[in-house]
Amino acid sequence: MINGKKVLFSGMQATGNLTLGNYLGAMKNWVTLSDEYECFYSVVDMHSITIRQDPSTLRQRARKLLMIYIAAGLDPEKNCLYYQSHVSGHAELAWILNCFTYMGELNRMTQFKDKAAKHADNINAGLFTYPVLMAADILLYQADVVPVGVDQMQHLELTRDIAQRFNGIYGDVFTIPEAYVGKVGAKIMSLQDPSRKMSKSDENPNASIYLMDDPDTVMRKCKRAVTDSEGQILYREEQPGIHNLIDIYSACTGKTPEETVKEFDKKGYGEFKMAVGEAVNSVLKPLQEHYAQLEKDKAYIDRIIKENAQKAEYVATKTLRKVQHKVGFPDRIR
Ligand code: ATP
Ligand code: LTN
Repeated sequence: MINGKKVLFSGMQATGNLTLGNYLGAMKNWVTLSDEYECFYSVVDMHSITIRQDPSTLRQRARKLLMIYIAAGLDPEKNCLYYQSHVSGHAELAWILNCFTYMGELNRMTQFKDKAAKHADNINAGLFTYPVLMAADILLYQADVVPVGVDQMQHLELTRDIAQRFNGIYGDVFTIPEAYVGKVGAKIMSLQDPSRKMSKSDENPNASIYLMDDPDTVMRKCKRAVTDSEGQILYREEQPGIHNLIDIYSACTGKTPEETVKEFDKKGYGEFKMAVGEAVNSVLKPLQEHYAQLEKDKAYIDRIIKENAQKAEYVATKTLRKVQHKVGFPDRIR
């Protein structure tokens, strides 16, 4: 508990351009939950270097991502928006937790297997222990809830296992976090291959809608989305392309998939795709406008970065000192 509220932690990597999947699967829920919880939203730049990055591009993207957090509706005076690399406790706790995580557990992580296959020339130890750093992020802030898309559930289960193991040995040190996965939009699929998730690292730009896409581009991508020859708008697994478009439309309009199916009963795919494009554009427009304003105010963003890092550091250090004492590190002499 902080200020009488339960704690929420989540983060996103500053790799690539953010997609509609990132927004609908994670960020939209962040905004909804932000009043109820004491929130920490991190730009997890330390996770990003598990894949080779160009330094100046990473720096630019990290700043952009922080501005997108604000543009999406997170008030930086109320929510702690900060860079992971500005709080050294993440790395320090990750090291300790590495010593409480088994190789066998990490070997089972599907994201590791996917990323290792994709980057076969650079299967580094950081990529392997990535979930431990993620556990450290969450546990440092004693988070009660972690809103993520379904693809992150396995990492969250591991975080809970590590925390329970640690508590089992040393007493109640960590809060055991719960995942929060939204009802619609938890897994938005690629527009070109609805069997794969929409991903910011997809090489095909038509597969993903980016948060900064202009309205015409959004419309074009929706019109080109891969569907089927059934000709009926039904919410069922046999029609993965249409299923995905129903999810997108529903998440953007706040309707349930059933309401969407009813609304487009007997209508054609062309008309439906146009409506999806319009719904997406109505979500992206205010975000893009707010972002354009923020870009003009460098001093404001700099102040947010500085103040929020201090706030995060304060909370993180409290947990870290407790953990260091528990495992037997000598206390600091003041
Ligand atoms: P990459 O493709 O580089 O692995 P990513 O697009 O999966 O990146 P992350 O930074 O790993 O993005 O994810 C940020 C958040 O967005 C996570 O909570 C994740 O669950 C969510 N998310 C990512 N892609 C989707 C998607 N297609 N549908 C729903 N949620 C998603
Ligand atoms: N692994 C996550 C990003 C991430 C995260 C976190 C999410 C890093 N640390 C802590 C929630 C809580 C991803 O790839 N989407």
